[in-house]
Amino acid sequence: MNISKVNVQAYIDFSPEVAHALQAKLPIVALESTIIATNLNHPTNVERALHAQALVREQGGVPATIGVVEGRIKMGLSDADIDRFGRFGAPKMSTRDIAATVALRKDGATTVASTLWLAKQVGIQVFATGGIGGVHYGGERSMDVSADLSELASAPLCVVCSGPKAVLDPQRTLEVLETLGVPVVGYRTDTLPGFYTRSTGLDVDQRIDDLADVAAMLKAQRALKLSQAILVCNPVPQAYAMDQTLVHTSIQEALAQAEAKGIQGKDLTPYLLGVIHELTQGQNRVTNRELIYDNVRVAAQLAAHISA
Ligand code: PSU
Ligand code: MN
Repeated sequence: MNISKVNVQAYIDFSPEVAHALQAKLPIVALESTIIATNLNHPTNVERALHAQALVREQGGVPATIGVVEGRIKMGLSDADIDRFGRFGAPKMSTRDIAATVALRKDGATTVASTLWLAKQVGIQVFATGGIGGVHYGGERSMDVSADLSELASAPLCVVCSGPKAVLDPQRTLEVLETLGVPVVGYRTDTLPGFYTRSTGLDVDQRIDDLADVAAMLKAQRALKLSQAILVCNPVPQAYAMDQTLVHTSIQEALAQAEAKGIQGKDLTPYLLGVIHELTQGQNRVTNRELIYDNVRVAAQLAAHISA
């Protein structure tokens, strides 16, 4: 694509690598920055972000880790930007926070929702993350439904993930995805992955074993002007999957603690993940790391099929 035609360009700084990749139509994989700026300690968060980028390059792709630094949208955070986010943190910036972050010259770490919106603006077609946001337990009363879902409804990209984050209600999340018209693909699986575990036991719409078929699906989606993302669900590698019972009990405990403390809104997801970290003695972070790495690899392979 011709990036000089992007009307949001005045707000965006492209890294040289990403600018070149867009012009030369190389396979690009977008990455979010909330996972760098919240929850993990420095330098682990930075090491993981840099390793995820290295995995994309290993597969012949170009990583674009997205974030906002002092009001400038970075299509490809530099290593120094990534270190800044990892060291000092940055506010979690969903789609509704983008304009304020830019106008007030603040830093913003992109969620799935804002990464999707920004990636769509510049024509990136593949995005890799760990788990998506969705409907929280009790969401039918609290209305706590992540903006990730509405953004998935309006960004025709492939999103490679390991299902909704484990702290969410997978059944209701699937229902909302269905309402929004977002196709849910199981990559080499018949069921929706449970993030820390390989399966929620809930059926996906479509099982696809070959990434060339996912690429064909995206081509059809775009040609037919369907606006939704294709959610490509890749279960955590078997060796790193967590024990179902341990996951279940720690989530119950985390939910009870959040309720007792009245945690809600954008703080809820990071809070729940923090409690689960304590209760599983950090096992969840090893699993989280490995599933992200695997999603990044799959996303880079998929991007290669799409740009072929
Ligand atoms: N990982 C974390 N903390 C987070 C998230 C991921 O350690 O907050 C993010 C992801 O970026 C995801 C977002 O898009 O949580 C969803 O948050 P919410 O439920 O507030 O929409
Ligand atoms: Mn929420």
